[in-house]
Amino acid sequence: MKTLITVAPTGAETAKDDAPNLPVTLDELVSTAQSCEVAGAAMIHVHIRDDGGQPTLDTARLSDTVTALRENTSLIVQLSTGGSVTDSFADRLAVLDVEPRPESASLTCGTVNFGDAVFANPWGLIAELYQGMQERGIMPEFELFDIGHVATMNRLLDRFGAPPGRVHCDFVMGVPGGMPATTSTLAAGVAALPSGTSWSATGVGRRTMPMMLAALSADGHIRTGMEDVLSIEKGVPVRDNAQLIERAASLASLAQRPPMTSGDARVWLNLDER
Ligand code: KMH
Ligand code: ZN
Repeated sequence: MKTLITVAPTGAETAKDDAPNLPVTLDELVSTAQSCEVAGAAMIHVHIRDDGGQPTLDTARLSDTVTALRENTSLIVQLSTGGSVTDSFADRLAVLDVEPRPESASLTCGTVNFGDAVFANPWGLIAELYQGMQERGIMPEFELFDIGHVATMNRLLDRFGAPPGRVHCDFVMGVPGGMPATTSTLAAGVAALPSGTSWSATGVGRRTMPMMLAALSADGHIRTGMEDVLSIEKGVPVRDNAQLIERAASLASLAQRPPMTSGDARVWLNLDER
């Protein structure tokens, strides 16, 4: 099986001043997406910023973003419905009405402490987001920040049935307050997934490499990018997102599971051909 590599290029937490190569404008995001596609990414997990570089879920900007990414890349576009810890539930739900529709959207499966903040995801919001994605034909990527989130993902599937596309989740590990980024925790999470579920993993910060290697060793897939890690090695800032994707692609190839193209990934994820 080939490897799905997802790039998470921006996130909502890092300031441009602290990482000058963070893509925050639309032009920067498109050019990042293009270079990451060349390097081996098939999907892009998108957070956007406003003119001041602050995270936003402005739907007009999100529409322009989806349009530009579709026009300039073949990547599968996944909009974040997690946003930043300060976004309202209404704004997060409104992401589902962005046109053109993204092929995928993230869906965090539970509340979690997030550093000094709380990333709030009560059951009612999760269920509404999930059903909204089902109605609109948007493939959710279940974001699992804690082991208990696996139970909520199972509850969604039991209660509301299958999602559009494949049942695919992402273990986001090592957020302060979430599950630790260890191989034993990943193994426990994978063992709790419904059979047939595919998964990727991302270790935050210094846990990036261990989790990438653990994922490759266990038939999992990879998410990486400047949302999750800002150093390429201890004390050395990443050059850009493409450098992180190049590293992931080369490890995947070494593991004899080379990167999927976006075309491969659409077939594998049961997404309609674009
Ligand atoms: N920025 C985090 C609070 C997602 O994109 O769905 C939430 C997050 C998850 O990044
Ligand atoms: Zn995100």
